[in-house]
Amino acid sequence: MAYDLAGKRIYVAGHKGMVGSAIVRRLAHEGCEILTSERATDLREQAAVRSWFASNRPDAVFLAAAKVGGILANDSYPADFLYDNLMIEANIVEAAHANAVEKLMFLGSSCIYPKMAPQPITEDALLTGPLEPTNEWYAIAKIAGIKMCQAYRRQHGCDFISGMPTNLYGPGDNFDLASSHVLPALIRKAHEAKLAGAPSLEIWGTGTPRREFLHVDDCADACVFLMKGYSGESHVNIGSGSDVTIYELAQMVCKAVGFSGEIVRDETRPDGTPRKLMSGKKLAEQGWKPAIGLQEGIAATYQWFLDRPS
Ligand code: GFB
Repeated sequence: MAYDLAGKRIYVAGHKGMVGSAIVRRLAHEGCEILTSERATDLREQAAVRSWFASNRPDAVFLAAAKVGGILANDSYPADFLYDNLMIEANIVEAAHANAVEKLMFLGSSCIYPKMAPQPITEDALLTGPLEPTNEWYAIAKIAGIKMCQAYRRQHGCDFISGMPTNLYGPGDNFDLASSHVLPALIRKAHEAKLAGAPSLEIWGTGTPRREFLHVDDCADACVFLMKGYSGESHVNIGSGSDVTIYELAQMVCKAVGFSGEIVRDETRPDGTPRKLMSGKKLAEQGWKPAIGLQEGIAATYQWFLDRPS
């Protein structure tokens, strides 16, 4: 049954992040009231979350608040990635139940799947094998989030669902080289190499890992689509349906930025998962498809990087 967002009070947890802010932009077309919580409400603190829900009484929740980062940040701060994400999820899901929230959508990540999962990865590959070590802490927290939604659905009848986006990029991304994902890192590196007239740009690892990239505005559209039309216990993959090698990605970024130097590999850096292309069949069968191609999305993100507030 369709869940109409018009006239509803919708809480976007994590509205300052790349995904949360894209969901806020997308919700502007739904005729709903958008609720947000400010930084002063520490979502890792149960009392703060309980108090926010009791005062604001949302009808529905997008759980897009999370501690996120690229391969280096995940590998360097395992405790933060595990603790922060577990606490945020547990506090929000429990408070949503306690305050009779009608619908909640939890956002995970494609790193929940086993490192060697058959490709393209279908939803039922969850918990069928060992995780990728560089991000297993984050993955465990995100798997717990899926299970929270399933458990509250089973025990309390809550209409809580989960979406698993692939590697996302777009406006609002993090361009800090120590903590960012690969795509914004390469945009920054190519831009700075162009300005410096450098002969080359460095990529981490062998350049052979394959990744699937989705523009965050497509992801936000899929989230709203699922919130309105999906009520199952299984999580749903949200992807673009195709992947590229990191070397190919670097070439695409260099083209968008206008940097024509050499691409060199730093093989002392980790590759991470060799491939994580998800199957988008479950979402496609419901009638959703992405709209923004990768080369076009990179060009738009580079423009956002140039125009971004400092
Ligand atoms: O995007 P990324 O940091 O994370 O790295 P993951 C993807 C691939 O790009 C890896 C390579 O093989 C990196 O070694 N890479 C090349 C670079 N150059 C760079 C660079 O300059 N910066 C970065 N960051 N990578 C993350 C997980 O995994 O994906 C999270 O750690 C989450 O848990 C997220 O799931 C979506 O795709 O490997």
